[in-house]
Amino acid sequence: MRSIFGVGLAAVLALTAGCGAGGDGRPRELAAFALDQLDEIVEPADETILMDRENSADGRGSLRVDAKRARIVRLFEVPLADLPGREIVCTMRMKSLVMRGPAFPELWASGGGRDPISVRDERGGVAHSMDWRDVSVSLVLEEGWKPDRIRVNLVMTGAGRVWVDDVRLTAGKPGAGSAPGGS
Ligand SMILES: [Ca+2]
Repeated sequence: MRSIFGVGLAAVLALTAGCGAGGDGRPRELAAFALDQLDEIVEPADETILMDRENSADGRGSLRVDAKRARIVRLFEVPLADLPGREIVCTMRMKSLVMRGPAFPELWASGGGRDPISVRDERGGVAHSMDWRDVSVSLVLEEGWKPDRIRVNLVMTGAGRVWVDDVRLTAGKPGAGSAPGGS
């Protein structure tokens, strides 16, 4: 049971330890969000965006979002530097209640002198009423491009309720094993 501070410290230590590896392409964790506090997310909280202490994947609370219609919620923005590879993978735990249409994460990479790009996996999220499940989406950067930040959004394509917990961002070589199903 690590606190968010423990996770952050572990990420920093892993980053420091990885400096001598010289870009061997092994996936490296860029950020981890336990979603035990609302101030972890970018979007301002209101009556539709709140902490749910009764429903979570990690037992310490999760983010609950209610939608009356399709909406996009800004979750995280993470600065990028010295990536070990061109593939960025976002994993999270998601749960849904009477979602009319799927809900899924969306990644945006931006900066570095090029137009931003985004990726989403519309069939990889949750829909209707689903219990906690692992969800992931990955983005492969063009050769030579060094975007300076990555954003994670939650896309809800209709009315319903979604919970999000335990979000992680990793970077590595494409197909190096950072993405589920990669070989
Ligand atoms: Ca949590």
